[in-house]
Parts: sequence; structure tokens; C-alpha cells
Amino acid sequence: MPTKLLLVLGLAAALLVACEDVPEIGDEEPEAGPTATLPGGGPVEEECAEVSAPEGAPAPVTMMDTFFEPNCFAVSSEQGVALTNAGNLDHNFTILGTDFSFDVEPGEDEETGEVGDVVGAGTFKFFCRFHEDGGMVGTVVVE
Ligand SMILES: [Cu+2]
Repeated sequence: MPTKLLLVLGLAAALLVACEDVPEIGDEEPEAGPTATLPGGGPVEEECAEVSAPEGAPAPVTMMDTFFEPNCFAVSSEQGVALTNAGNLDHNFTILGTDFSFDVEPGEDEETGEVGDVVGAGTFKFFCRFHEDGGMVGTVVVE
């Protein structure tokens, strides 16, 4: 039946078009976002889902073995970070290029000072100084 054949061909064409729309991994242009340059840090351009804490409250970040949850979050400059080490290893939260650095032992909590005390608005890398090589890194957007 020619109608059915046409339908199948049309579907195949639609699928081909759909596939061409899928960007290849590593092929994506980073979206324009806030940028910042820090000593030793270089410009950072990244977008992330906003996991903001309620206004004024410190943004909660959990340290696991060995990653941050969330590993991308936004704060206002007046907010700090409420760190919780839920892993079995010593962990640390450091904003790249700053002395904003906090060690947290397993099972312990640590509340940082205001992020705006050390950086202006922008997007910044943070990492665990013990496990950076293991990929324990993240991004904080200061608004
Ligand atoms: Cu760590």
C-alpha cells in the first residue's frame, strides 16, 4: 500500500532530522553567563541549575566520598555555605584562588562566612583540597 510506504518514509525522514538536532557531546558552546577572573583561576564560564538556599540562610552543601552535593549552586553575596561532611574521609571546601577554605571532619558541620567577603558576583570553581584530583570539584554562582 503506497500510503503506508509514504508514511514509513516520512517517519524515517523525521527521525533523521531529529537525530541531526542532537548536539554531539563536547560540541556544545557554553552559554554566556557571569564571568570572573581570579588569581590562578582564569576565567570561568559555566551555567548550572540554581539550588539556592532560602534568602539569607546558608546554602547547604553535603560532602560525600568523594563529591559535593550539589556540585553546582547559587548564593547571594550575603550568604554563606553550610557544609556537612556525610562521608568517611576528611573533606574541604575551597573557592579557587581565595583563602575561602574550610576543612570538615567526617560527621561534622561547618558554616562559612559570607561568600561576598572573598569574591564578587560571578561564577567560581570550588574544590576539596584533599580530593581535587579525584574530581571533587564544583561551581558556585555568586549573585
Ligand atoms: Cu574531599
